[in-house]
Formats: sequence, C-alpha cells, structure tokens
Amino acid sequence: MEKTLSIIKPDAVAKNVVGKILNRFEEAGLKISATKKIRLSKIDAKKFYEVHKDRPFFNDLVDFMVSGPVVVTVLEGENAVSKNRELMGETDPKEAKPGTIRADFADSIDANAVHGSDSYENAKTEINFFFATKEIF
Ligand code: IDP
Ligand code: MG
Repeated sequence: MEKTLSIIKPDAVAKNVVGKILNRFEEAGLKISATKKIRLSKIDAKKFYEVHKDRPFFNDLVDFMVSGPVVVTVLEGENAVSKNRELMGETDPKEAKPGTIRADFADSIDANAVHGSDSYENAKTEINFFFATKEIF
C-alpha cells in the first residue's frame, strides 16, 4: 500500500468543499490515514514549496498558501500517488479533464484547490513535513 499527501488549499477550504473533495478520494478507493486543518506559517509554506523557489510565481504561491487554513491529508491505497494526481487533474484548471477536482472546484492556476505529491519519494518527505508517525494510521 502506497501513501501520498494531499492539501486542500485555502480557496477550496473557503468554498466549503472539504467534505466533497475528501469524498472523491474515498469514492476512488483511497483511505484517509490522517487529516487535519491547519494554517501554514510563511516559513512552512516557503519550505514546503522550496523546489519552486526560483520560479516567477513563488512569492504569490507562498502568499496564497498562507492566506487561510488548509486541510492536509495522508491518503493510502494502491498507486495512491498517481491515483490522487488523476483525481486532481492538470495544474491549470482550464486544462483539467471534466470530473477532476480542479475542473470542478478550482478557479485559476494559482487558486487550484488541491496539492498532491508528485512521486513516491516526495510523498514520504511531504507526509513527514506535516505528520508524526503516531498520527498516521
Ligand atoms: P502541481 O500542483 O500540479 O504539482 P506544480 O508545477 O508543482 O503543480 O506547481 C505548484 C503550484 O504552483 C501549483 O499547484 C500552482 O498553485 C502554482 N503554479 C504552478 N505554475 C504556475 C504558474 O504558471 N502561475 C501561477 N502559479 C503556478
Ligand atoms: Mg507539484
């Protein structure tokens, strides 16, 4: 069984669609191993998105991620990393397939509703960033 990290971003939390998004994971056969609502500090957000630090959108991305609470979730299941990425849809909601989370809940490439780990290795790092071992089931 593989694990991955999902973040429901501030735009989707503000729209009150946390339950709808978590339901999509469960309907797809992924289990919620851990979940919590938190507000990231600027230091957290910069560290989490460090790989993007030289990209032109980095500062806007960090400001957006600290603009309100987020819901971080560990998902578990067969091929959880790629399954979650499929459920999310493309980064730009305009390009996301109909029925994906971003197509249905995101407004723009900046406010795009969800984050999902992009590899098995990154998933491990991202899960450890937010959760202690005893919090994951
Ligand atoms: P991903 O979230 O689909 O994995 P990444 O390329 O890892 O996409 O980018 C991380 C986040 O940075 C995106 O989810 C989006 O919020 C933001 N982002 C990516 N590309 C752009 C862009 O061209 N303009 C504005 N924001 C962007
Ligand atoms: Mg990414």
